Formats: sequence, structure tokens, C-alpha cells
Amino acid sequence: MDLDHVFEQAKSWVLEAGEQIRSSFDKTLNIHTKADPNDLVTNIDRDTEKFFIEKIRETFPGHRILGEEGFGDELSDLNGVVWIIDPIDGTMNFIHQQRNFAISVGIYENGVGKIGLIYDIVHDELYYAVVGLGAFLNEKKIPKLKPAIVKEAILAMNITWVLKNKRVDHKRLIPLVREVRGTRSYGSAALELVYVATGRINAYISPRLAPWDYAGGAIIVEELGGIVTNLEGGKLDMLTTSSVFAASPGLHGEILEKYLK
Ligand code: 2AM
Ligand code: CA
Ligand code: CA
Ligand code: CA
Repeated sequence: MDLDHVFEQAKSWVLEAGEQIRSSFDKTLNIHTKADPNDLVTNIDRDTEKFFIEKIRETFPGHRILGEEGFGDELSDLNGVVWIIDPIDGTMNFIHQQRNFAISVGIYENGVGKIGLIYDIVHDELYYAVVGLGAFLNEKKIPKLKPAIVKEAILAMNITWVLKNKRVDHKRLIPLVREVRGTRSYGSAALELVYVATGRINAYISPRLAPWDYAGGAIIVEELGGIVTNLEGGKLDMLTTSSVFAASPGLHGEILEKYLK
């Protein structure tokens, strides 16, 4: 894959899609529910995913696409170049707040992350990384992450995971929540990952995400020396749902050993 060429195309499409989403604020939204009454999707989520797929198929006919709204390809492997796209990450925020949402794109070659782009449309902040070339916020290089410790860390996590739930033993995360300096919840996995990448928060945990939620952000965090795994410390799967645990160097090991194992 010609990284420069693919990156330039991806960047221009992300910015163009962002502009379309910004101008949609004045129009009426069509809101539908998916798996449950709080699992929302809009016509803008769908139109944005279709926009990317059309552009990619036209320009890179050999590439394959995995998208949340299902307009891409059915994948059973990660061979070749695969674009993993969440047209709007944080749809509930998009609908209720018109902020705290982002476009997320991760581009993988034979399962290895190469290019990650997260676009915070409302703030016009494009976070991106090309593997080996560093990570940037707009045109500014993001510095490498420094080690952090639990006692001084800000942890982002949805409050529901320390209440009784079907996904994870809720008692498992309580000691960590008690020990960290503070907790936050933003409602967009993609943004929470780039907040880890920029050091605004030091760790992010979600017991249940899908590949399009973390494919782009994981590349950016790792390019800066951060560590992204599942809650057991294992490699993330880009074909199935997974738990996600992202943190600064040092902190990742401390949390894994003392709180998660
Ligand atoms: P979404 O807005 O693209 O659906 C909210 O805490 C975060 O979790 C968002 O990144 C959201 O992405 C994601 N999310 C919401 N529902 C989910 C589900 N059923 N499975 C996995 N991730 C989900
Ligand atoms: Ca969704
Ligand atoms: Ca998402
Ligand atoms: Ca989405």
C-alpha cells in the first residue's frame, strides 16, 4: 500500500464528510433505534458510511471495508487492505448534544494497523497517525506519552460498568475507580482513545466495543507509546467485539497486574 497516497485520500474524505455532517445540524434528523431503544442511528450515520464506501470503491477497488452500519463488506479475515469505519462514533451525543462525537477510520494491511484518523468535527480537530511517522493533531505533532501512575491518573469509563451488568463482573472495576485521581465519561470511544493519546486522560476502559469503535484510535495511541489491549491484556480483535483497555506506558501494566487480573 502507498501509505502517503492512501493517507491523503483518507484525510480529504474525512474532512469532506465532516463538513457534510456539520451542515446537517440545520436539517431535520431521522432517528431510528437498532438493537434496543437506546441504541440509536440516524440518516447521517448511514449517509456518511455510504459516502466513504463510494469513495474507497472508486479509488481503491482492491481495498475492503468494515463499517458499523453494514454497507461495507462481510469480512472473515483481514487479508489485504481493510478500512474499518465508524461514520459517527458517539451517535447519542450527536443527537442530544451536537458535540462529543467523531468520525473514526482505521486502515489495516494484513491485520496490521497503518493509518488512524479520528475527526472531532465540531472542534475541527483531526487526530491522525501514520505508523512509524508519528501522530498529529491538525498539523501539530503530538508528543510521546509519558509514564503515569494510578494514584495520579484520570480514567475514562462509563458508569454502568460498575453497576450490575451482563458483560463484566461489576465488582472487578470498583477498586480501580476508588484509587484513581478522577474518572470521566465522554460517550465516544474514539474520542476517549485520542484523549489517552494526547494525555488529557491516562486510561480508558470499556468492557464492550466493536472494531469500528477502536480501530482508528488504537493506531494513534500505540504510535505515541500507549498500550491498547482487551481487559485481559490480550491483543485486540478487529473482526469481533471486544473489551478495550488503553493506557499510558507504565500505567497499563500497573492496572493490569494490580486491578484487572
Ligand atoms: P456509537 O455511538 O458509534 O454506537 C458509548 O459509550 C460508546 O460505545 C460509543 O463509542 C458508542 O459508539 C459505543 N457503543 C454504543 N453501543 C454499543 C454497542 N451495543 N456495542 C459496542 N459499542 C457500543
Ligand atoms: Ca452505534
Ligand atoms: Ca462507535
Ligand atoms: Ca457509530
